[in-house]
Amino acid sequence: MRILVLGGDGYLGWPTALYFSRRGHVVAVLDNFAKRRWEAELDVAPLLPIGTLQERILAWREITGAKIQAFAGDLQEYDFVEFAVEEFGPDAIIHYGQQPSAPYSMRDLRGAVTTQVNNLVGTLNVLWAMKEVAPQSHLVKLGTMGEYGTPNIDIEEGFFEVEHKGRRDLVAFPKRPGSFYHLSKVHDSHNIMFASKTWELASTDLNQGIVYGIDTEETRLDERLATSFHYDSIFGTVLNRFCVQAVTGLPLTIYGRGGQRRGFLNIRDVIRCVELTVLNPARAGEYRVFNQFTETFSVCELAALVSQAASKLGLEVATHHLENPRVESEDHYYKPAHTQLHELGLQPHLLTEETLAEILGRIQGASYRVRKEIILPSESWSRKSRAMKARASL
Ligand code: USQ
Repeated sequence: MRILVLGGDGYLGWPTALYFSRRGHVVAVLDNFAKRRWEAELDVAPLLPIGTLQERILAWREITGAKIQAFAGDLQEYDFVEFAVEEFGPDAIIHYGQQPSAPYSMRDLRGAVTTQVNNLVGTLNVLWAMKEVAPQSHLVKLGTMGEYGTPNIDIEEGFFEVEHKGRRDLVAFPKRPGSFYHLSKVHDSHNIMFASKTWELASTDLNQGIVYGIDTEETRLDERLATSFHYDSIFGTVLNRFCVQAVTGLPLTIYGRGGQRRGFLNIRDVIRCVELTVLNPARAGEYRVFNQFTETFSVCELAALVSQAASKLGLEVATHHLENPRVESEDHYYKPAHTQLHELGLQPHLLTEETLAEILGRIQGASYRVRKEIILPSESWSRKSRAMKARASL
């Protein structure tokens, strides 16, 4: 198949491109390197050294003989998007090309506007280009489990049946997102659902949980193929951060009481889920939603698992409950469905002690690169944060 990976320079996009390329698909990546600019702006960097996209593509060719085509440009520029889609002619467009961080979207007005304009306009341009030049291709869009928030009822996969005043209908599951980033994914979902129906496009929205892990089979082939694993308070996600904290002797940063429960999945399963989705495409005019995670944990449970795995490696780990910089429930009901990808054949890599030991070991090898000063969160999401900052500066 011909696979176009949007955001192909990123944490998930790059290993996805390698995976499909290794299996004989014709792969192109598209990226505008915005993530690298945001990293520079915030003075944060991935744990492992990451070459330019061209260097990585050349390394891949040298190691495997396989070619990956690159399109450098911005999804916000319609002419560029239409050109790339028409030129490449994808069977599937895997869309990771977005600002991925909730804290980035909440740090200031610019972060919120950048996130929503970048994410919404980009997806809208992709949908429009599909309508114009690739109506037969299948959009595989990375959404988030955070679209649903933490309602006090079971979460379904995208839709549920409602009876209202004696009539029944299948409706989109209610959304209660917790940040301007998560909201951008909700708005995208509505746009994709509408465009799929109106223009008879095929689309799958993958409502993904929190990803952890540092390697895939392909990135392990050579250090030049590493992916951009983050541990800072803006782009790093909770389990990856805890692993870096454990290795570097820093206390694990539990925000608030730590009863926040989320869906998680291994980076290897992200790619397998995307593959299953691509190989089992939606029909023309169909908008599907799969909940993409393999198991749930609370933040405190994760901290306990990491502490246990780290202690087996001789690392002493402390935990700290920080004042929660976010506005979120710290103790709540959480029961999301996630059967569709399993029905398609997903066999999950669950979070075992061996998995954690492997991640911790890999981080140990690069621990000299960890910058401890970028780990603690420095901004609060609450309205009181201005007052707090002003008081702190007195
Ligand atoms: N948390 C801590 N300590 C930390 C970091 C986070 O307790 O050091 C807590 C947060 O308060 C939150 C939970 O861990 O309750 C998850 O935070 P996170 O930073 O790991 O994940 P989140 O901001 O929700 O976003 C991440 C990805 C995003 C993806 C989402 C899936 O950045 O791209 O969409 O996970 S989900 O959370 O299911 O919406």
